[in-house]
Amino acid sequence: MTKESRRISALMTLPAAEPDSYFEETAPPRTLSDLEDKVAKFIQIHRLIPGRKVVLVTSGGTTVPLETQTVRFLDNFSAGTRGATSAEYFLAAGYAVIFFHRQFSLQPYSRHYSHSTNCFLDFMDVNESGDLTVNHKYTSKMKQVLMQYRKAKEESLLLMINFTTVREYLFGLRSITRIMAPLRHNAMFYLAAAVSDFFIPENKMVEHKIQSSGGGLSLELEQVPKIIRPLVKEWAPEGFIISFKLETDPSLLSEKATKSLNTYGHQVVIGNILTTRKRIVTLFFRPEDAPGPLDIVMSDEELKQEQEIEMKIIPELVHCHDAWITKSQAFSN
Ligand code: 9Z3
Repeated sequence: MTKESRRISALMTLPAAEPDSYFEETAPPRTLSDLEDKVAKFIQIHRLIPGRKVVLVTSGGTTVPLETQTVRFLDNFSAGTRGATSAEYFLAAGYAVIFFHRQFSLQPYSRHYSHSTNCFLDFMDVNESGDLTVNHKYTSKMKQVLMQYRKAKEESLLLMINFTTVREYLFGLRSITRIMAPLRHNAMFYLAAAVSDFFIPENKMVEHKIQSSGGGLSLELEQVPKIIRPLVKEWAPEGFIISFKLETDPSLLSEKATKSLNTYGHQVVIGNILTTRKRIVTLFFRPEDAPGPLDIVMSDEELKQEQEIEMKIIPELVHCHDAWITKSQAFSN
């Protein structure tokens, strides 16, 4: 590889590509039609149930491959805790959930036992007869989680779809939202995934493994198209849409979240700071829907008892969604 070809992409200073041209210029993932079949079947079932609300929960981080035959990729911190936890609370509130998540990130219910600090093996024992048992300290919680998991499965309330790359995420999101659109106001979109802002377009990516023999490597990335715009305006214009804004500098959060609401015109932005995201979030609403932002805070005592902030976030959103459905029905009568 020559020195020149080690600069493997275009300029980061370029504006984001328009979503339409991204989808025209990028090959869809091979798995897309399978995803579309699964989602269409799921929606068909739930459309027939009067008043059934369906939420798409996106969760976990996307990867950005550096080579077509990918050896290396960029990634981010998200473990999918917010998404997996929220999905459980939506199911408890009676929603059917499409859980569109990063492969191998945390999942609803199994998350209680798949985390490295909460390994399922630590919950088990072998009794005197040599049988495998659950340590009695954990049976009550484990039984409760198991019952909820079984209910979701038996009643076909939870559809699991995964993605890895930012391309799989973008194509998948477009397909899922379009298929959900006929649910109209009963559809909610809860976009908690940590989606990369930057990527290398296919036509600028090298095919083979970047060699280390050429010395250091500089990467120049393009901006990922802002697909919340077509989501709100074209793909699911009647859906209730919640996006997340993540910052590390608290002084930027309010301005950035408000700007996002004003630019895209959706219903809610949830603002959170990386280091405090499990203790405090702020819900930002359009001026016509609420007089101002709403802080949701966990007390030290609640956190000590291992309670989760999603137990407060989801009921608040369900309330807003219900009010919005009622308002929309009043308009269409
Ligand atoms: C979030 O802000 C989520 O709350 C977290 C959850 C990713 C922080 P974890 O998975 O973390 O529980 O560890 N998600 C959205 C982050 C994001 O990428 N937002 C973008 C932005 O802030 C665009 S919508 O600009």
